Amino acid sequence: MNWKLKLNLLRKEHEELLSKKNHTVYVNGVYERYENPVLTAAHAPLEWRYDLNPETNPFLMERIGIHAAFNSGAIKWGDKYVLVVRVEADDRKSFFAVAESPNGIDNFRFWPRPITMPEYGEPATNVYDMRLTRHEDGWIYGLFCVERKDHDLEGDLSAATAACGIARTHDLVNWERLPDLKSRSQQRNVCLHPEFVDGKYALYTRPQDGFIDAGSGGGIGWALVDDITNAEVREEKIISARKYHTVYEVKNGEGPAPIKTAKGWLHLAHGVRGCASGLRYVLYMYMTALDDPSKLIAQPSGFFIAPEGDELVGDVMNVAFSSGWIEDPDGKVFIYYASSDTRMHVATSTVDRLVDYCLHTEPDGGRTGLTVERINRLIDKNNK
Ligand code: M1P
Repeated sequence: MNWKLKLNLLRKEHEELLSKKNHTVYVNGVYERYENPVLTAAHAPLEWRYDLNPETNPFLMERIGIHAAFNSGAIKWGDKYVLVVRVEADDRKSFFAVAESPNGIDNFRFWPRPITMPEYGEPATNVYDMRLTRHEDGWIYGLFCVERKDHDLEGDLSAATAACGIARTHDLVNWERLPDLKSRSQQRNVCLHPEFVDGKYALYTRPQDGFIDAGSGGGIGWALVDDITNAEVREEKIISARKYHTVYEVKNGEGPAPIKTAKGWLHLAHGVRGCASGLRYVLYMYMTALDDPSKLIAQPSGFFIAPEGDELVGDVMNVAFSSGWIEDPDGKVFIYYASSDTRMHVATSTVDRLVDYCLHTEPDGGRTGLTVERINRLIDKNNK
């Protein structure tokens, strides 16, 4: 096939993927799941991957491989649904790129260029998992993980450190990079609360002993910070704790910035447990008090979303992870989650349904006997 025909075919197949319609396939009353992922590596523009000059690329080879698009921050942008996506190239390096959709469930298209994120201090080896917060101070903040080589362990090629990078923007294109969060422990999965609390910036943190291990880090933390341009965690209290024999036994981490409702703040988080096949990542929800976002008022038992079917397979198996959701003015909620560190999906619900789920699902009883009791109570009620 001649070069021009090959390119036309490539463009046609790419456009077919981008314009593919999405449909609801699964409904459990709490949320709807959709047939297709909303974003994959194959959505990356051809211009990012191919040299489109027949002279310098006579075989029309892909010159830069992109292999994953996942763990996205999310924000409503005018009437568009926008994701700030963790895109990962074949060289294992991830970067951020913006993609938008007219309806939130399909037709996501990347903006022409990835984000050029300014560096702070030692240039990052890797950046990922941005949580976006439209803060009442007028800025849009992006908090993300910054990975660097651990220079104290030069002999260990895998030794790395995780810190929270902080940047802010008004247009999602030009970012002002602020100093990384100072903290006694390493930090990943940090998210900024959208409002001032006692006149301070408030952070959901995830203290951890090492790059991978949460270790003695007790769960999702909460810290108040005087100055976001020089942010430092001084005191940290745990608000959603890890617990034995739960879906967040090994680790957990805040997802997107919480949604404010009349009955409290709605939170989406991920929980991790160990099993024979490795770590299993699922999503769970909890709520905190309106007048004190650090006070837990409800935490349903078990998982909210777990990877299913094709979602179980990917670069890192058995992972559901979320760092972005969008609330529409009519109360509809678009929950963006990634499966197996590979692609993005959407689930839809409403604020009312999510609040009902949180307030009327019993918390983890801690032992099998209470689970059976709970089922029997429900059967009795249904038999009345
Ligand atoms: O591979 C699963 C996830 O692992 C990390 O999450 P956590 O810090 O909670 O273990 C992150 O690297 C995340 O990006 C990834 O999806």
